Amino acid sequence: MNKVYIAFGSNIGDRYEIVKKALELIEKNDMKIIKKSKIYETEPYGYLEQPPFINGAILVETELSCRDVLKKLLDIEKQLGRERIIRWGPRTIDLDIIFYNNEIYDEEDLKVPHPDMHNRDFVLKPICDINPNFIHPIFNMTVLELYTKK
Ligand code: A4P
Ligand code: MG
Repeated sequence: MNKVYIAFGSNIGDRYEIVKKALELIEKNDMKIIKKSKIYETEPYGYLEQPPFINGAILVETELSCRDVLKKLLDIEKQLGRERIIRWGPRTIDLDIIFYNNEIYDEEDLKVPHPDMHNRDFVLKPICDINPNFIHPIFNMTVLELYTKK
């Protein structure tokens, strides 16, 4: 079984309801949720002129390949009506693969570990809730170290 850390964020509409639906769809798409972080309300990062987010993360077990996980997540984002208008801008739901086992992917449309995760407290904190000792396969540091070194 593959272990995949997925981060989620939402800042439009009924954010908690949308996250709940996203997690239900993830379970219906052959990913079993093993652990869930707390959910945090966070100030926007990057593009600042937008409403606050809620953010969190889950750990899932799945037989799916990393690319198939990406496909399913993009499909779920679409189903929940995400429109991509502004880079780093508002979204009903954003689902990012943070880690896939300890594997590294560096393709045009698939970068894992997520290339900016170590700069984002709204990703690091939830992953610390789930597994603070997980080792980032490129930096060789735990997520707790990445979170506290900043
Ligand atoms: N893609 C490549 N690697 C991955 C991966 N590991 N996981 C590709 C998921 N997708 C990956 O994604 C565009 C493409 O990235 C996908 O089609 C996939 O092939 P996107 O989410 O639509 O990207 P985007 O929103 O246009 O821009 P970007 O830079 O990816 O946005 P981010 O990084 O997702 O950041 N502030 C707070 N407080 N909380 C947030 O959650 N989120 C963002 C968005 C900005 N500020 C935020 C938050
Ligand atoms: Mg994304």
